[in-house]
Amino acid sequence: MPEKIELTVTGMTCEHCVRAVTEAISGVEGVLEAKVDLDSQLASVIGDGIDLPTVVAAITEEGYEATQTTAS
Ligand SMILES: [Cu+2]
Repeated sequence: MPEKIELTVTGMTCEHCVRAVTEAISGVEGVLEAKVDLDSQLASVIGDGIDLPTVVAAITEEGYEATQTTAS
């Protein structure tokens, strides 16, 4: 069953940041879809067996802060 994780990502200022974060999340194993919204600073991640700390680390490596807001 695919699961959905939502994260708050802070530090993004433009579409370039959004793309960097989206690509970072997309590169994590198990991620099927990543949607990042600049205005709300929310990242929605859909995937199978996603390791949350790996997602957070991928975002942090790009220079942004990520915290989980919801999980299902
Ligand atoms: Cu930017």
